[in-house]
This record gives sequence, structure tokens and C-alpha cells, in this order.
Amino acid sequence: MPTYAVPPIDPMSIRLEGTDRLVPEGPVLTRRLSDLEGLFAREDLRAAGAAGEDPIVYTVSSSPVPELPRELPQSITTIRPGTIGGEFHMTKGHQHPDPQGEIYLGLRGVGGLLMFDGQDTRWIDMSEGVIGYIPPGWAHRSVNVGDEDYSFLAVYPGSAGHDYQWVLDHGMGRRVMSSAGGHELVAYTAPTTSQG
Ligand code: PAN
Ligand code: ZN
Repeated sequence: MPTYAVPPIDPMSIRLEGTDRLVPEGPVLTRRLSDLEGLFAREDLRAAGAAGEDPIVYTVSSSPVPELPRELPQSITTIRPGTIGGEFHMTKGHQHPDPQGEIYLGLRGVGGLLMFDGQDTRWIDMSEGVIGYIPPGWAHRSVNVGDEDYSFLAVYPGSAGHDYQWVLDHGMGRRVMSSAGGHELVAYTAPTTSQG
């Protein structure tokens, strides 16, 4: 066995409970509209919703594997269906400050994986059984484009980290809007506080 500054954790079995939770479970995050300031095009509608019922937009259930170098933490994200001003419910989105790849495995519902490297935008349709691969250097956001919960498993290097400011500063290249055909990707617009 090599020696480590921080010893790795012991081998363990982790079970999917339904499609929303990992057991044993580590930290669980709940993201409500009030946590998503400055991300939707219609910031005014987001703020109004946050000041009202402040609904849950998504949850993240992590396994106990820690975010430490060389470990491979996992989490399940479940995004509830819905739109804000026609823009589908989505995660905040982030860059990995330590450029590292990541894989997502679709578990339930229909969604998409939006990636942006500061110049180009890519979209992968996600559903049960689809693996979406995020290469190093691509900011990533998940979007629920269906009318039921969309959930997926993420596996990522423990040293990757999460830079949310990058997305606030650079956007994600496109916005994912509801359309007659289901969903469409439109040009990114900065958040507005009033219509027009
Ligand atoms: C995922 C995301 C998760 C929530 O586990 O962290 O889907 O999205 P935000 O972190 O953008 O709110 C992942 O990409 N981890 O690296
Ligand atoms: Zn990530």
C-alpha cells in the first residue's frame, strides 16, 4: 500500500434508494428559488417566487465518500419540473476549479446537460441509462425539460471543487426555454429585473 497524507476511506457499498437517494447518505442539499439569485433570465419572477412559497427546485443527496483528493464522491441530483418565465428549472451550474472530468448517469425523467467552455456550448439529452461525459474545463448545468422529476447520478474527483461565481460571471452560453416542440436553446441573456 502507498502511504497518503490523508488516508483513503475504507471500501464500501452504496445503494440507490429509489432514484433520489444514496444509502448510506452523506450531506443532503436543498436548493430553493431563493438560492438561485441571478441565474434565470427573469430575475424578477424568480425573486417574486422566492418571496412567496419559495419552492424547492432541486435536491442533491451525496454518499459519505468525502470530497478529498483521489476519492471519487457521488451524488444524486433531483430537479423538480417547472419553469420560471418559460425557462426550465435548472441547477446553479459550476466550473471545477481543479480541471477534472465528471460523469452523469440519467436515472429518471428527461433532462439535459448544458456545458459551456467560455466559447462553445454543448447539450446532451439525458434520460434513464444515458451517461453524459463532462470533460475538464467545461462548466456544467443540468436542466429538467420534462413534466416529472429528472434525476441523475454524478461521479466526480474529490479534488475538483465547485466554482459557482464563474457561471454568474460568464453565463452558460445558452438558456433552455419551453417551446411548442418541448424545449429550445436560445442565446444567453443577462438576468433582467423587468420585462422588456
Ligand atoms: C453535481 C452538481 C449537482 C448540483 O453533483 O453539484 O448536480 O448542481 P450545482 O452544484 O451546479 O448546484 C456536480 O456536477 N458535481 O461536480
Ligand atoms: Zn461538477
